[in-house]
Amino acid sequence: MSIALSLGPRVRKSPYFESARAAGLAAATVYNHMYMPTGYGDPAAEYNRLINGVAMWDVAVERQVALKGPDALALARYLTPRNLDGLVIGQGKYAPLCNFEGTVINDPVLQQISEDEIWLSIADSDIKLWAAGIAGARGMDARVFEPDVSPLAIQGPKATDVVASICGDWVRDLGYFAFRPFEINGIPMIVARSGWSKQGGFELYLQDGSRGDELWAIVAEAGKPHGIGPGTPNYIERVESGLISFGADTDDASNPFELGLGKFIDIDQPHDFAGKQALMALREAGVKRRFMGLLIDGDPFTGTNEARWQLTWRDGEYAGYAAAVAYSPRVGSNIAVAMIRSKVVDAAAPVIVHTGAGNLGARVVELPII
Ligand code: THG
Repeated sequence: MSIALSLGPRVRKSPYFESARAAGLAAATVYNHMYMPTGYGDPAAEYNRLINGVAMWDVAVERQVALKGPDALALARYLTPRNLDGLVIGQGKYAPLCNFEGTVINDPVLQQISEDEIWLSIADSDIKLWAAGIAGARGMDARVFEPDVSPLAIQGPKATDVVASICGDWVRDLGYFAFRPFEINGIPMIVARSGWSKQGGFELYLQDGSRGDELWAIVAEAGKPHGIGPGTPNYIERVESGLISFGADTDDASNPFELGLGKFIDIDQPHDFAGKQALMALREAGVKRRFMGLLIDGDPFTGTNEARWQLTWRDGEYAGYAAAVAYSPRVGSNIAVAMIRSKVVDAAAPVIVHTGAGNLGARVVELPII
């Protein structure tokens, strides 16, 4: 079931908002205090474009938190358990952030933009406040602010051809999370190979919010020969690929080890960072639950869900929660990402999904499902 979204001045609009509306925007949510498109009314077409063609997504909600000044790197190091040794201008890193309890509070992509400026491209939580608080309390010489930057994602197997036709063939050689500044018709941007799907693609980080509709039009025109169409961060594909949606999959106690983010952090590095002591204790204790996939029985789910559906196992004992469920055309089954108690995972036991419209059996599988 859906309800109407009230538009008002308290929630911000993306520089692409009017273009998205003109392209048939049908649904939106709120993310980082901004409207975020979630659908254009034809989920099957949007999924097919992403898997087989190319789609353009207004992801201006991926706001940048800039750390600027002589202590920008020191502040970034304190904010993330990721080891930032070897960070260079032009190569981004996925850098989860934790609080002092070792709980994940965001999972940004981190980019060093210049000698004294680092951006955190954040998921949905108020990291500007957190980072400014830490910088102030630690007496660091770094200003924390949100620059005028609004990513437009181009995703899918044909995304490279579209972006190459706009920017040039050099984009074909760009490595994952690598980026370069670029200008078209005087519109400033940073072009990165990135995006919240595993279908490949780029993000154009527009650096002038007054020119969103112009950039949208350029991409739509360049994409025409490749069948480009509008889309949004894709619910089905992200479940298939096991990409974390901060806030949807996480709760007030989710730690990086449970989420499978252990490979992106280094708690033995010499630098101190928020949550270091807590993460050492959590590693010692071992994970009590794990971020996993589910294959769920029953007729194909339709539409979106308001899940966090509870999971039980033998004798009705609590087993965890499903965070996002979808019918996957490629798997040919209902699937989910879920946080599941380790003892259930270790037992390789089936679980029961409490959907609200009845119970369904499910099998626990590793992520990614595809
Ligand atoms: N684009 C931009 N900013 C963002 C997101 C984005 N900020 C918030 C959120 N999305 C960041 N979260 C992720 C999570 C996973 C990935 C990208 C962004 C991702 N992960 C790969 C994986 O898990 O396999 C690879 C990670 C790696 O090897 O470093 O792609 O979408 N601008």
